[in-house]
Amino acid sequence: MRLFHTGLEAGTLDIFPDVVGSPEISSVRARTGERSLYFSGEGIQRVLLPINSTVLGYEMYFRMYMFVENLPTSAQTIVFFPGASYYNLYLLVKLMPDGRILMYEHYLYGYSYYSTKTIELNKWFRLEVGVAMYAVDGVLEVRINGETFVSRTGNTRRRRSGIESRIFGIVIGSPWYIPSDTYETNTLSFYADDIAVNDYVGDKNNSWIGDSFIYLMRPNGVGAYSQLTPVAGDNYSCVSDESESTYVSTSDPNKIDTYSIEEPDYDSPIGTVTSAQISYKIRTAENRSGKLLSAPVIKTGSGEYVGNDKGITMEYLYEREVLEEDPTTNEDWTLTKIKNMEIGVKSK
Ligand SMILES: [Ca+2]
Ligand SMILES: [Ca+2]
Repeated sequence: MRLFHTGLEAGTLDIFPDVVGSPEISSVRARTGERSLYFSGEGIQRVLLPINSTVLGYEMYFRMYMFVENLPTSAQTIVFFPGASYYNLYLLVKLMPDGRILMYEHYLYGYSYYSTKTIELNKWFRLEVGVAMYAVDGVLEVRINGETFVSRTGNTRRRRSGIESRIFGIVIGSPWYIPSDTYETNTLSFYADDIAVNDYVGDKNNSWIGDSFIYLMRPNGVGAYSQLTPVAGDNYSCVSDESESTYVSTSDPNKIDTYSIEEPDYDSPIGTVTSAQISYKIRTAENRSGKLLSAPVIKTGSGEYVGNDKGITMEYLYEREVLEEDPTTNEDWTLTKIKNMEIGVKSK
Protein backbone atom coordinates (compact mmCIF):
# COMPACT_ATOMS: atom_id res chain seq x y z
CA MET A 1 0.00 0.00 0.00
CA ARG A 2 1.35 3.39 -0.90
CA LEU A 3 1.63 5.37 2.33
CA PHE A 4 2.95 8.63 0.95
CA HIS A 5 4.59 10.25 -2.00
CA THR A 6 5.79 13.71 -2.89
CA GLY A 7 7.56 15.42 -5.74
CA LEU A 8 7.93 18.59 -3.64
CA GLU A 9 5.88 20.52 -6.21
CA ALA A 10 3.59 22.03 -3.55
CA GLY A 11 6.56 24.30 -2.97
CA THR A 12 6.51 24.17 0.81
CA LEU A 13 8.01 22.20 3.66
CA ASP A 14 4.60 22.36 5.35
CA ILE A 15 3.81 18.97 3.82
CA PHE A 16 6.15 17.47 6.46
CA PRO A 17 4.88 17.21 10.05
CA ASP A 18 8.29 18.03 11.48
CA VAL A 19 11.17 20.02 9.99
CA VAL A 20 14.39 20.74 11.87
CA GLY A 21 17.14 23.10 10.70
CA SER A 22 16.84 24.65 7.30
CA PRO A 23 16.36 22.18 4.50
CA GLU A 24 14.90 24.06 1.53
CA ILE A 25 12.52 23.62 -1.36
CA SER A 26 14.83 24.17 -4.32
CA SER A 27 14.05 25.16 -7.86
CA VAL A 28 17.71 24.89 -8.85
CA ARG A 29 17.37 21.24 -9.72
CA ALA A 30 14.50 18.76 -10.01
CA ARG A 31 14.20 15.21 -11.24
CA THR A 32 10.51 15.65 -12.01
CA GLY A 33 8.66 18.94 -12.23
CA GLU A 34 10.40 22.09 -11.07
CA ARG A 35 11.26 21.49 -7.46
CA SER A 36 13.20 19.28 -5.12
CA LEU A 37 14.22 19.13 -1.48
CA TYR A 38 17.70 20.50 -0.76
CA PHE A 39 19.90 19.77 2.22
CA SER A 40 22.79 22.20 2.38
CA GLY A 41 24.85 20.05 4.74
CA GLU A 42 25.16 22.70 7.42
CA GLY A 43 24.23 21.76 10.96
CA ILE A 44 21.30 19.51 11.74
CA GLN A 45 18.73 19.33 8.95
CA ARG A 46 15.93 16.83 8.69
CA VAL A 47 12.33 16.25 7.69
CA LEU A 48 9.98 13.66 9.13
CA LEU A 49 7.76 11.97 6.56
CA PRO A 50 3.99 12.09 7.22
CA ILE A 51 3.50 8.37 7.58
CA ASN A 52 0.92 6.93 9.84
CA SER A 53 0.18 3.27 9.63
CA THR A 54 -0.79 0.72 12.21
CA VAL A 55 1.35 -1.80 10.43
CA LEU A 56 4.36 0.48 10.14
CA GLY A 57 7.42 -1.13 11.51
CA TYR A 58 7.45 -4.63 10.21
CA GLU A 59 7.90 -4.17 6.49
CA MET A 60 8.28 -1.03 4.45
CA TYR A 61 9.97 0.28 1.35
CA PHE A 62 11.40 3.75 0.94
CA ARG A 63 12.44 5.38 -2.33
CA MET A 64 14.11 8.70 -2.99
CA TYR A 65 16.01 10.09 -5.94
CA MET A 66 19.20 11.90 -4.96
CA PHE A 67 21.60 14.25 -6.67
CA VAL A 68 24.92 14.60 -4.85
CA GLU A 69 27.47 17.18 -5.95
CA ASN A 70 30.14 16.57 -3.32
CA LEU A 71 30.82 13.64 -1.04
CA PRO A 72 30.74 14.24 2.72
CA THR A 73 33.94 14.59 4.73
CA SER A 74 32.73 11.93 7.17
CA ALA A 75 29.95 9.33 7.14
CA GLN A 76 26.69 11.24 6.69
CA THR A 77 23.21 9.94 7.38
CA ILE A 78 20.82 10.21 4.44
CA VAL A 79 17.77 8.42 5.80
CA PHE A 80 16.97 7.24 9.28
CA PHE A 81 14.41 4.67 10.41
CA PRO A 82 13.97 5.27 14.13
CA GLY A 83 13.04 2.38 16.36
CA ALA A 84 10.69 2.48 19.29
CA SER A 85 13.40 3.10 21.88
CA TYR A 86 17.14 3.14 22.46
CA TYR A 87 17.19 -0.59 22.85
CA ASN A 88 15.17 -1.42 19.80
CA LEU A 89 16.37 -1.82 16.29
CA TYR A 90 16.79 1.16 14.12
CA LEU A 91 18.46 1.65 10.82
CA LEU A 92 20.56 4.43 9.36
CA VAL A 93 21.64 4.62 5.73
CA LYS A 94 24.74 6.74 5.30
CA LEU A 95 26.95 7.95 2.50
CA MET A 96 30.68 7.53 3.09
CA PRO A 97 33.41 10.01 2.07
CA ASP A 98 34.52 7.54 -0.61
CA GLY A 99 31.03 7.17 -2.10
CA ARG A 100 30.17 3.83 -0.54
CA ILE A 101 26.90 3.23 1.25
CA LEU A 102 26.89 2.29 4.92
CA MET A 103 23.86 0.54 6.38
CA TYR A 104 24.03 0.85 10.14
CA GLU A 105 21.77 -1.47 12.10
CA HIS A 106 21.40 -0.86 15.79
CA TYR A 107 19.91 -2.90 18.58
CA LEU A 108 21.86 -2.66 21.83
CA TYR A 109 25.03 -2.56 19.72
CA GLY A 110 25.72 -1.20 16.29
CA TYR A 111 26.38 -3.30 13.23
CA SER A 112 27.85 -1.75 10.10
CA TYR A 113 27.44 -3.10 6.58
CA TYR A 114 29.38 -1.38 3.79
CA SER A 115 28.81 -1.57 0.07
CA THR A 116 31.71 -2.28 -2.22
CA LYS A 117 30.15 -0.22 -4.99
CA THR A 118 30.04 3.57 -4.93
CA ILE A 119 27.46 6.12 -6.01
CA GLU A 120 27.96 8.48 -8.93
CA LEU A 121 28.14 12.22 -8.39
CA ASN A 122 26.31 14.91 -10.36
CA LYS A 123 23.47 12.74 -11.66
CA TRP A 124 20.14 11.66 -10.24
CA PHE A 125 20.20 8.17 -8.81
CA ARG A 126 17.52 6.10 -7.11
CA LEU A 127 18.03 5.17 -3.49
CA GLU A 128 15.73 2.48 -2.13
CA VAL A 129 15.68 0.95 1.31
CA GLY A 130 13.69 -2.16 2.15
CA VAL A 131 13.04 -3.13 5.75
CA ALA A 132 11.38 -6.49 6.39
CA MET A 133 11.62 -7.22 10.08
CA TYR A 134 11.07 -10.89 10.70
CA ALA A 135 12.69 -13.43 12.96
CA VAL A 136 13.08 -15.74 9.95
CA ASP A 137 13.88 -14.60 6.41
CA GLY A 138 13.96 -10.93 7.30
CA VAL A 139 15.72 -8.48 4.97
CA LEU A 140 17.43 -5.13 5.41
CA GLU A 141 18.60 -3.89 2.03
CA VAL A 142 19.78 -0.76 0.24
CA ARG A 143 19.52 -0.56 -3.53
CA ILE A 144 20.91 2.05 -5.88
CA ASN A 145 19.21 2.23 -9.29
CA GLY A 146 17.70 -1.18 -8.61
CA GLU A 147 21.02 -2.83 -7.83
CA THR A 148 21.65 -4.29 -4.37
CA PHE A 149 24.40 -2.32 -2.65
CA VAL A 150 24.08 -3.61 0.91
CA SER A 151 21.93 -6.42 2.25
CA ARG A 152 21.48 -8.40 5.40
CA THR A 153 19.12 -11.33 5.70
CA GLY A 154 18.05 -13.58 8.53
CA ASN A 155 16.63 -12.50 11.87
CA THR A 156 16.05 -8.78 11.40
CA ARG A 157 13.73 -8.59 14.40
CA ARG A 158 16.55 -8.89 16.88
CA ARG A 159 15.55 -7.25 20.07
CA ARG A 160 16.16 -6.70 23.67
CA SER A 161 14.30 -9.23 25.73
CA GLY A 162 10.64 -8.39 26.03
CA ILE A 163 10.70 -5.36 23.75
CA GLU A 164 9.60 -5.84 20.21
CA SER A 165 11.50 -4.08 17.46
CA ARG A 166 9.47 -1.76 15.30
CA ILE A 167 10.24 1.14 13.05
CA PHE A 168 7.89 4.01 13.70
CA GLY A 169 8.93 6.68 11.26
CA ILE A 170 11.19 7.74 8.41
CA VAL A 171 13.47 10.77 8.61
CA ILE A 172 15.47 12.23 5.74
CA GLY A 173 18.60 14.01 6.96
CA SER A 174 20.15 14.16 10.40
CA PRO A 175 18.97 11.51 12.86
CA TRP A 176 17.78 12.64 16.28
CA TYR A 177 19.72 9.96 18.00
CA ILE A 178 22.88 8.27 16.88
CA PRO A 179 25.15 6.03 18.91
CA SER A 180 27.80 7.90 20.82
CA ASP A 181 30.61 6.38 18.79
CA THR A 182 29.30 7.73 15.51
CA TYR A 183 28.39 11.35 16.16
CA GLU A 184 28.74 12.90 12.79
CA THR A 185 29.59 16.23 11.28
CA ASN A 186 26.89 17.22 8.83
CA THR A 187 28.73 18.00 5.63
CA LEU A 188 26.73 16.36 2.84
CA SER A 189 24.69 18.55 0.55
CA PHE A 190 22.20 16.84 -1.73
CA TYR A 191 18.95 17.28 -3.63
CA ALA A 192 16.06 14.84 -3.17
CA ASP A 193 12.96 14.35 -5.32
CA ASP A 194 10.16 11.88 -6.08
CA ILE A 195 10.06 10.42 -2.58
CA ALA A 196 7.68 7.52 -1.92
CA VAL A 197 6.95 4.95 0.78
CA ASN A 198 5.13 1.62 0.53
CA ASP A 199 4.26 -0.89 3.18
CA TYR A 200 3.45 -4.54 2.48
CA VAL A 201 -0.33 -4.40 2.80
CA GLY A 202 -2.74 -5.03 -0.06
CA ASP A 203 -2.16 -6.15 -3.63
CA LYS A 204 -0.82 -2.85 -4.97
CA ASN A 205 2.34 -0.93 -4.09
CA ASN A 206 3.27 -3.52 -1.50
CA SER A 207 6.97 -3.99 -2.13
CA TRP A 208 9.97 -2.26 -3.71
CA ILE A 209 8.83 0.88 -5.50
CA GLY A 210 11.30 1.02 -8.36
CA ASP A 211 11.45 3.69 -11.02
CA SER A 212 8.64 6.21 -11.38
CA PHE A 213 7.86 9.90 -11.64
CA ILE A 214 5.58 12.02 -9.45
CA TYR A 215 3.65 14.73 -11.27
CA LEU A 216 1.67 17.66 -9.96
CA MET A 217 -1.81 18.32 -11.40
CA ARG A 218 -3.22 21.57 -10.07
CA PRO A 219 -6.84 22.70 -10.42
CA ASN A 220 -7.21 24.61 -13.68
CA GLY A 221 -10.93 25.06 -14.31
CA VAL A 222 -14.48 25.23 -12.97
CA GLY A 223 -15.88 21.86 -11.97
CA ALA A 224 -19.34 20.44 -11.39
CA TYR A 225 -19.62 21.91 -7.86
CA SER A 226 -18.86 25.50 -6.80
CA GLN A 227 -20.58 25.68 -3.41
CA LEU A 228 -17.76 27.34 -1.49
CA THR A 229 -17.22 31.09 -1.66
CA PRO A 230 -14.10 32.38 -3.42
CA VAL A 231 -12.25 35.50 -2.29
CA ALA A 232 -12.31 36.67 -5.89
CA GLY A 233 -12.75 35.20 -9.34
CA ASP A 234 -13.39 31.53 -10.00
CA ASN A 235 -13.09 29.06 -7.13
CA TYR A 236 -10.35 27.03 -8.82
CA SER A 237 -8.11 30.06 -9.26
CA CYS A 238 -8.12 30.65 -5.49
CA VAL A 239 -6.83 27.14 -4.73
CA SER A 240 -4.46 26.53 -7.63
CA ASP A 241 -1.95 29.22 -6.63
CA GLU A 242 0.42 29.12 -3.65
CA SER A 243 -0.96 32.22 -1.90
CA GLU A 244 -2.80 31.96 1.41
CA SER A 245 -4.59 35.24 0.70
CA THR A 246 -6.67 33.60 -2.02
CA TYR A 247 -8.95 30.81 -0.84
CA VAL A 248 -12.45 29.39 -0.87
CA SER A 249 -14.46 29.21 2.34
CA THR A 250 -17.79 28.23 3.85
CA SER A 251 -19.52 28.40 7.23
CA ASP A 252 -21.76 25.46 6.44
CA PRO A 253 -21.34 21.69 6.34
CA ASN A 254 -21.95 19.62 3.21
CA LYS A 255 -20.67 22.19 0.74
CA ILE A 256 -18.65 20.80 -2.16
CA ASP A 257 -16.18 22.34 -4.56
CA THR A 258 -14.69 20.37 -7.43
CA TYR A 259 -12.27 21.51 -10.10
CA SER A 260 -10.90 20.18 -13.33
CA ILE A 261 -7.15 19.59 -13.19
CA GLU A 262 -4.25 20.33 -15.47
CA GLU A 263 -2.42 17.69 -17.44
CA PRO A 264 0.88 16.73 -15.85
CA ASP A 265 3.87 18.45 -17.35
CA TYR A 266 5.61 15.20 -18.21
CA ASP A 267 8.54 15.05 -20.52
CA SER A 268 8.65 11.30 -20.99
CA PRO A 269 5.98 8.79 -21.98
CA ILE A 270 3.69 7.67 -19.17
CA GLY A 271 3.42 3.98 -18.43
CA THR A 272 1.32 2.66 -15.58
CA VAL A 273 -0.30 4.98 -13.07
CA THR A 274 0.47 3.26 -9.76
CA SER A 275 -1.23 5.65 -7.36
CA ALA A 276 -2.71 9.12 -6.97
CA GLN A 277 -2.64 11.38 -3.96
CA ILE A 278 -5.09 14.23 -3.45
CA SER A 279 -3.93 16.94 -1.07
CA TYR A 280 -5.14 20.32 0.08
CA LYS A 281 -4.27 22.95 2.64
CA ILE A 282 -7.01 23.92 5.09
CA ARG A 283 -7.68 25.77 8.35
CA THR A 284 -10.58 27.13 10.36
CA ALA A 285 -10.84 30.82 11.21
CA GLU A 286 -12.77 30.13 14.41
CA ASN A 287 -11.67 28.26 17.47
CA ARG A 288 -13.83 25.26 16.85
CA SER A 289 -11.05 22.74 16.50
CA GLY A 290 -12.26 19.21 16.82
CA LYS A 291 -15.75 20.09 15.66
CA LEU A 292 -15.04 20.84 12.02
CA LEU A 293 -14.19 18.28 9.40
CA SER A 294 -13.41 18.18 5.71
CA ALA A 295 -13.01 15.43 3.20
CA PRO A 296 -11.36 15.21 -0.22
CA VAL A 297 -13.68 14.64 -3.17
CA ILE A 298 -13.09 12.98 -6.52
CA LYS A 299 -15.55 13.13 -9.40
CA THR A 300 -15.11 10.90 -12.41
CA GLY A 301 -17.42 10.02 -15.27
CA SER A 302 -18.49 7.03 -13.19
CA GLY A 303 -19.44 8.83 -10.00
CA GLU A 304 -18.22 10.69 -6.97
CA TYR A 305 -16.08 9.66 -4.07
CA VAL A 306 -15.92 11.45 -0.74
CA GLY A 307 -12.78 10.49 1.11
CA ASN A 308 -11.90 10.09 4.75
CA ASP A 309 -12.82 12.81 7.24
CA LYS A 310 -10.01 15.17 8.19
CA GLY A 311 -10.01 17.38 11.27
CA ILE A 312 -9.48 21.11 10.88
CA THR A 313 -7.36 23.25 13.19
CA MET A 314 -6.69 26.98 13.39
CA GLU A 315 -3.31 26.51 11.76
CA TYR A 316 -3.05 25.65 8.10
CA LEU A 317 -2.36 21.95 7.66
CA TYR A 318 -1.87 19.81 4.58
CA GLU A 319 -4.37 17.01 4.36
CA ARG A 320 -3.94 14.17 1.91
CA GLU A 321 -5.34 10.84 0.87
CA VAL A 322 -3.66 8.23 -1.27
CA LEU A 323 -5.86 6.45 -3.80
CA GLU A 324 -4.35 3.38 -5.38
CA GLU A 325 -7.28 2.85 -7.70
CA ASP A 326 -10.22 4.82 -9.03
CA PRO A 327 -12.46 4.88 -5.95
CA THR A 328 -15.59 5.39 -8.05
CA THR A 329 -15.14 2.10 -9.95
CA ASN A 330 -12.49 0.19 -7.95
CA GLU A 331 -10.60 -0.20 -11.21
CA ASP A 332 -6.97 0.61 -11.83
CA TRP A 333 -6.11 4.19 -12.60
CA THR A 334 -5.30 5.09 -16.16
CA LEU A 335 -3.82 8.36 -17.34
CA THR A 336 -7.08 9.10 -19.19
CA LYS A 337 -9.11 8.65 -16.00
CA ILE A 338 -6.74 10.85 -14.04
CA LYS A 339 -6.81 13.59 -16.64
CA ASN A 340 -10.59 13.57 -16.86
CA MET A 341 -11.42 13.56 -13.17
CA GLU A 342 -12.29 16.51 -10.99
CA ILE A 343 -10.85 16.95 -7.53
CA GLY A 344 -12.12 19.00 -4.66
CA VAL A 345 -13.19 19.16 -1.05
CA LYS A 346 -16.35 18.84 1.03
CA SER A 347 -17.11 20.57 4.32
CA LYS A 348 -18.49 18.25 6.98
CA1 LIG B 1 9.91 17.53 -8.11
CA1 LIG C 1 -4.61 30.31 -2.72
